[in-house]
Amino acid sequence: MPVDFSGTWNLVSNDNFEGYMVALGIDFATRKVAKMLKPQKVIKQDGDSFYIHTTSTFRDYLLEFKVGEEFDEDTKGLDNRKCKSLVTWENDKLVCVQTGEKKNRGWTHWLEGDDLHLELRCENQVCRQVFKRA
Ligand code: ECB
Repeated sequence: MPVDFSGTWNLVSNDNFEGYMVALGIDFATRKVAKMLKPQKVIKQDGDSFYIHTTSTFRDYLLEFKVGEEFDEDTKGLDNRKCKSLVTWENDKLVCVQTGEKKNRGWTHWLEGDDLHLELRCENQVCRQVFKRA
């Protein structure tokens, strides 16, 4: 059975989100609000087609992509940058490389037990998020 990330997921832990936001150049006031949030992710997966909607009381972010097809990403409402993004499978992990102004930018999703993990990378910072099914 191939891995299926579909579902509604609630954030339960968020390690070094501050460092990740600093690396992205997010201002102090926005960071103070953002780090209090408990975002929810709604993921719809149809084979290699993904819809990932991250929602919160402050900002929302929608990403739709097909694994293996590079796309233009505009991180509107986050750090408001444009990058070329490519998501690939590395075994059962979903790995995104976001090529643009920021070095070493990307993220990885995987399932571990009943949990959804997300590692967010930018420059020398790594944020680790864990989600549980709603
Ligand atoms: C959308 C909820 C978070 C809103 C935070 C608001 C301001 C902070 C600005 C920038 C911080 C950078 C990223 C926020 C962290 C998570 C949002 C989605 C990260 C992401 O790209 O997730 C991927 C993988 O699930 C799908 O887009």
